[in-house]
Amino acid sequence: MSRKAKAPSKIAENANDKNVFKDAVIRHLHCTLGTDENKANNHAWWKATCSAIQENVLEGLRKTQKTHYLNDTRAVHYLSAEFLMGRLLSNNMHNLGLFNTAQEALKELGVELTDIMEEEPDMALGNGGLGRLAACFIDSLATMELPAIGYGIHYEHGLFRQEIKSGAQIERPDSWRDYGNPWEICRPESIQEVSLYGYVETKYGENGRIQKEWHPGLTVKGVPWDIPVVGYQGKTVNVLRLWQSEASDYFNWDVFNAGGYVDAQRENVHAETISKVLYPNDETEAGKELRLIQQYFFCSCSLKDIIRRYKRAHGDDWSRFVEQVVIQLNDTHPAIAIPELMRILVDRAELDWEKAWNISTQVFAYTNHTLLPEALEKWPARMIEKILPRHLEIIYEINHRFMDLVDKKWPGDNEKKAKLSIIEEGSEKMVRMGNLSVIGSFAVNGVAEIHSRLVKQNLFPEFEALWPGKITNVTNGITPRRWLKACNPALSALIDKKVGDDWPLHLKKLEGLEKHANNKTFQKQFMQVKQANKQLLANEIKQTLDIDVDVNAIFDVQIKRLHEYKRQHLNLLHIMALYRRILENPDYDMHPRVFIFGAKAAPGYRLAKDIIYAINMVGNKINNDPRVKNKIKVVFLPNYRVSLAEKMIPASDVSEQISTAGKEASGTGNMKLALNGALTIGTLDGANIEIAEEVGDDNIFIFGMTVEEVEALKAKGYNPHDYYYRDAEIKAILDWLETDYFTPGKPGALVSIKQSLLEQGDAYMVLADYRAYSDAQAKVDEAYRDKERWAKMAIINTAKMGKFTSDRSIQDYVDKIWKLRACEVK
Ligand code: Z2T
Repeated sequence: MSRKAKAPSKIAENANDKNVFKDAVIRHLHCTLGTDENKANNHAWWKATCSAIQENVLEGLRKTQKTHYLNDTRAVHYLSAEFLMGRLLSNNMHNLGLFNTAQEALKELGVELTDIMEEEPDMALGNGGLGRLAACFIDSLATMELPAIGYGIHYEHGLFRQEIKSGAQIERPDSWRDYGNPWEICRPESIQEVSLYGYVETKYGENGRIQKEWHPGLTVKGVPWDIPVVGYQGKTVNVLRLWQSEASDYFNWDVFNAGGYVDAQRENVHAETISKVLYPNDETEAGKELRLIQQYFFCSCSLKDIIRRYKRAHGDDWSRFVEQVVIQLNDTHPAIAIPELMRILVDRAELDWEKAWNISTQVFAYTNHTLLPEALEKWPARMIEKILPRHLEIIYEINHRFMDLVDKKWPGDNEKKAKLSIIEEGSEKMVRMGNLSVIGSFAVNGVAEIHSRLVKQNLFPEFEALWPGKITNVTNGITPRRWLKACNPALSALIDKKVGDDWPLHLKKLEGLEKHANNKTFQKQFMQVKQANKQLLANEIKQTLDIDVDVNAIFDVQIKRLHEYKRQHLNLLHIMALYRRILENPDYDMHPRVFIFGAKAAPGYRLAKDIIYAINMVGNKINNDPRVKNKIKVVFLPNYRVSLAEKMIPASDVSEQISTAGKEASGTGNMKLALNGALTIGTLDGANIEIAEEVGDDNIFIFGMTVEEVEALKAKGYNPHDYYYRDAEIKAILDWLETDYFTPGKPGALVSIKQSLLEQGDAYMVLADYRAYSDAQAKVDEAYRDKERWAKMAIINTAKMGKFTSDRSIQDYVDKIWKLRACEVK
C-alpha cells in the first residue's frame, strides 16, 4: 500500500461500483503484488481483494482519527493480552456494505469470492472466549461510533495449530503472517521504549522529597502495528494497536556498567522473544517470567501511547486526564498497568502519591472472567522484584495504604486484612493480581448475572462489604455481524424478508420472527436453510476426515476449549452409553445423531489431551461398527478456530453447554449457536440461565444440579463411587474404558478418565449429573422427531437472542462504567 500519487478509488453507491472495484483489484494485482490476472493464484486474488477493500477502510480510518482529534473525545482503551480476530476480509466487506459488489466484480473476473476467502489465515491471537469477546467488543465499539482503541500484543505465533495423529493432539506453530498480512499497518513513528530489570536508587531532592530512580538493566522497543476495525455501515473505523518487541537501538549502558549484571543478563529474556508466542493456557496460570514480561511490555507501551496522545492535546496539565481516559482491563493480565501508571505519575510527572492514586483509581476498570482458583493470577514477589523492582515497591506502598484503610473499617481484624491484602504471605510471598485490580479500579464486573453474583459472594466478599456497589454485572454478548450475517448468509436473507434488514444493528428486531414460528411455510424455509448449512458442513467433514454423515441426523455440537469443567467427557460417556444400548439391543430406538466436537487442549494439560484421544478412539470404533447402522457418528474436527466455528455454528441442531454449575463464567458459544437456531442442552450455569430466561423453559433442555445443589453436595461430601455402584450403566461405561476395546492392543490407554472420575474424586461432578444429562438427551431425541415442534423451537431461539448482541454489552459498559459519548464520523 505505498502508492501515494493515485487517490484511492472511492466506491460510491452508483452503478459503477462493480467496475470501480474490478479496476481496484486489477490495479493491486499489478501494482501491489507484481502479478497479473492470468498468472494470479487464489492467494494473490485474495490479497488484491483485501487491498481493494483496505482502500475504503483507510479512508474511514483517516476521517475517524481526524474527527476524534478535532472533538477531543473521551475514549475507552481496551487492554487485552488476547484478541481472537479470525479472518477480516468477509467481515470488512459486510461492514462496508461491499460484499455483493465484490462478489459480482470477482465473478466477472472469473474468480469465486468464497474460494479466495478460504486463503486468509485466521488471526488467532487468543485462546478462546476471553479473546473472542475482545474482538466482538471492538466490532461493537466501532459500530456504535464510540471512540475506542484496543491494545494488545503482536504475537508472531498465535494459538498453535492442532493436528490429530492416531487420535492424539499434536501442536504445530501457527504462522499467521508468513506471507504478509494485508490489513496491518506498521507505525514506526509511534515506537515506545520499555525498561526491564535493574535496580532502584533512592535520592533526596532539594525540598527533602524522596525521589526514586529506576536504573533498568534492559531496554526494549515496542513497535506498534495497527489493524483497522470497521464498524457496521463503515462510518467509524477504530484501531486495534498491537505491540511487537524488538531490540532497542540504545546501548544498555547500566547493564554494562553494573558489572555483575552482565552475567546475570544471560538468564534474562531477549527483546525479540517477548512478543514471539501466545501462551496457550486458557484457564491455568503458568507463572512464567516471560509471561509477566509480556504483560508489562504491552501495558507499558499502551500507557505511554495513551499519555503521548493526551499530552498532545493537554500538555502537562493532568487535571483533565480522568475526563478523557478510561482503561478497561480484560481480566488481570494487564493489571500491572496500575502500578505502571502510578510509576509514571509519581516518578516521572512528579505528582504526589495522593494525586496520582486519585487519578489512577478513576481511570481503571476491571473485568473478571473466571472463578477457577488455578486461573487467578499470582506472581512471586521475588519475580516482580527482579523484573520490575520499582513496581514491587509501588505495589507494597499501595498495599500499605490500603491496609490502613481496612484497619479503619475493621480495626484489628487480621483475618480481614489477610484476605484483602495484595500480598499473600507464605513460604513464598505472592502478589495477587485480582486484589490489585479491585483496589486499583473504580469498577469491577463479572460477565453474566450468576457469575457476578458469585464474584461478590465467593471470590471477593470482603471487597463487596468494604465497597458495596463497586462490583457489577455486564453480561457478555457476540457481534451479530460476524455470527449471523457473515457466517450464515442463507438464514440472514430469510430473516431480512421477515423483519427487514436492520437487525444487525438492532438485534431485538429478531423478535419479529416469533409470530412466524408456527407458520408451516416459514418452518420449512427455516429448516431448509439449516439443512443446506448441514450439507456444507458434511462436505467439510468428508473432505477433512473422510467420514460420511447424514444431514437428516441431528447435528449435536460441542465446540470450546477442552477443560474438565466444560465436561466434554460427560458428552463422551453418554455417547458410549448410546453405543452400548445399541449393542445390547440392535433395535434401540433413536433418531440418528452426529456428535461433533471441536476443542484444543492446553499442551501441558494431560487429562484434557487424554479426553481428546478418547473421543477420537471411541469415535473411530463407533463409526466403523456396522451394528450401529449409522445411528451414531462421532466427528472430532481438528484445529477448532474462529473460521471453523463460522462453518459449524450455522449447521448445528443441538448446542452442548454442560459445564458444572458455577464454573463457566458466561460462555459465548452458547449465544452464537442459539442465534443460529440450535437448541441448547445445558446446565443452569453462566449465560445459559439468561438464555433460558429469554427463550423460555419449553425451548431449551436444562438439566443437572444448580449452583446451590453443587455446593450442598460438596459440603455434605461428594463420593463418585456412590454413583458408580448405584448406576449400572455408569459402572459398565467406566469399566469399558479400562479394557482395550477402543484401543486394541493398548489396554489402559483410556484409564486416566476413569481414575479422574473415581479415585481422584470427580472434581466437576460428572457422575452426579450423568443420569440427568442422559434423560435430557432422551428429551432432545423425542423433540427432534416432531419436525414441526423442533422447527418452532429453533425459530424461537433465533428470535429471542436479541439481548446477546455485543452492542448491548457495550451499551451496558458505557452506561454503568465508561460514561462515553458516541462521536459521529461524517
Ligand atoms: C477465557 O477464555 C475465559 C476466562 C478466563 O479466565 C480465561 C480465558 Cl482464556 C481467566 C472465558 C470464560 O471461561 C467464559 O465463560 C467467558 O464467556 C469468556 O471468558 C468471556 O468472558
